[in-house]
Amino acid sequence: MGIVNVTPDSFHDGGRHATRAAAVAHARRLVEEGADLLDLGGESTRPGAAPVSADEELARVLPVLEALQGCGVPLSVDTRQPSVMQAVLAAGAMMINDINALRAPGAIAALVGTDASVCLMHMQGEPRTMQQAPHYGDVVAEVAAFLCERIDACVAAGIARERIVVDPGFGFGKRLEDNLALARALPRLATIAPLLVGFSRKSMIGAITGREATGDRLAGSIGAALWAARAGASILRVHDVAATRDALAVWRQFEGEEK
Ligand code: 9MG
Repeated sequence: MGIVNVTPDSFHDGGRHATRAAAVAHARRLVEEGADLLDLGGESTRPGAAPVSADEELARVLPVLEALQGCGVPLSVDTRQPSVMQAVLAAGAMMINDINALRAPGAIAALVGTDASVCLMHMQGEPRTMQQAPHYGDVVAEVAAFLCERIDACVAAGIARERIVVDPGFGFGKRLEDNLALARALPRLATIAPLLVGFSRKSMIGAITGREATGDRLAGSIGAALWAARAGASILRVHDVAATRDALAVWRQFEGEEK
């Protein structure tokens, strides 16, 4: 899953693809690099980010989504706002990636009656304050229980289980030790539902490698992506599609898989 941030303030590439033309060109480049899926986002969810209005988010994302129809891969939209979900689904989005796991009033209803997929992500708190004081007893058990509860709520409302993927939400209200415990538990989490993971260029990669600048975190991000794939992740959400694909191709050949 290639990341297309149509935002002025995302943590790694904020402002680089903030115009429609730049975002569309970036998205097409990621498809050429081998992305199987694109995730378009109109709200930065980095720690400390302030929420944006639904109108602003839609104004950023909708023209890009429309321009990318027919680009050759399915389009996901990263949003937690039900009105944005409704609009992008009507405009052809095939997946909603919700860091809030469809907890907003009306979010589940926006998916019911469509055949779109959904990613339910775990987050403690909300982006503006989530890294101020994250706290867990048993982070793996709590995240697993949350994801199961959200799946049950979606299925009870009429969203088919086969359309649901889950994500432990690396960096979303988590200390490094929490992220590490979850990374080690990926094989267990992958038994809950197909797993989407996002490590790409995040601060946990910086903390482990000592790389302060997000631009210096490619190698660490690829190491994490390989770990996740080996642990059973189905979807890797990445900024660097070509490099990640190359690393996966080498690993798979060594494992003896067909290319
Ligand atoms: C929007 N966004 C930023 N990081 C993410 C992650 O790790 N997972 C998902 N599902 N979305 C993310």
